[in-house]
Amino acid sequence: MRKKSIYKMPTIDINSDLYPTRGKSADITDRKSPVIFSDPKSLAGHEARQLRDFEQNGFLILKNAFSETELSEVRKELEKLKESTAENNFVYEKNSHNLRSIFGIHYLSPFFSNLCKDKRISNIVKNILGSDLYIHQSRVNFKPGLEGKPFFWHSDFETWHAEDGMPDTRCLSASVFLNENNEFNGPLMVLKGSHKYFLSCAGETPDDHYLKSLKEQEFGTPSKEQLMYISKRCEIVSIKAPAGSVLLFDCNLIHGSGGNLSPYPRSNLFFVYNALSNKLCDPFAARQPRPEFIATRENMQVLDLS
Ligand code: 6CS
Ligand code: FE
Repeated sequence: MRKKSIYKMPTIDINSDLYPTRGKSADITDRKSPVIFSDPKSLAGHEARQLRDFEQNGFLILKNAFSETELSEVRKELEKLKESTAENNFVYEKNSHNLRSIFGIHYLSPFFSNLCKDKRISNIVKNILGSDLYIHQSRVNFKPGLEGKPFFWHSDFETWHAEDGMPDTRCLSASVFLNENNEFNGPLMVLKGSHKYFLSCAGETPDDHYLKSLKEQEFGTPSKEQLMYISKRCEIVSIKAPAGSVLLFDCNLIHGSGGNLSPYPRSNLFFVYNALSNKLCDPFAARQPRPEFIATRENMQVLDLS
């Protein structure tokens, strides 16, 4: 039985900018669209609870979703990917030759194009976002030991709206933890519930901003005043979980991470699921769209999650 959607997405007039940002001021407004697109009452108890948690908090942790055996397969595949000739997809840490991220893993490797459809992830993603989904962006963040740099507070959606032309918030990230995320290795930190506010960021987007922002983001980060206001309403949660866990988080959840001061890597995979109805149009606050390896435009493939 097709799950009844309790929400009707407002018909998006692709010319209307629901979330103006990168102008002169840094404001806080309410999120305009729903967080979940299935009726929790149409789901079994456990799934309904997951949806309610995600709706309220903006994130959900699936502890130990993948086994150590499966993770060693992932690591082997990543070693192969490091030999890829898709140099543009490789991002190095600022001021060092340490590999920070490889983007586009869902199309560079059949292994990862299957992994993003794994039912342990896709069933919940479908419950949250509804059907007709594609991968907007995928990457592995290596965050090497003693080298992995911190990343300041931000909303991914603010960047994807401003620089990729993502109209609305029917989008979420799934992060697969390849190592235990603990207090020593720079775990992701989130502001619980912050996905319900939109923090516009002041400052015009520089051309080719992604060349810097994927290493350290300067434009598209909230002001101290905004963060003081939000953190009075949304507590900081450090996402500590064992290797093999999966973190699902709303595209607009404010998050950041500290540096990795442990001698061990803290590598995570990321798959960003976007609703086909929310596909990219022209950037809302940038002069030119970002390249395909960061933001899927040409090669949109609706995921077969049946
Ligand atoms: O610009 C982006 O798409 C990336 N930037 C950050 C800070 N997080 C999400 C995304 O990978
Ligand atoms: Fe981010």
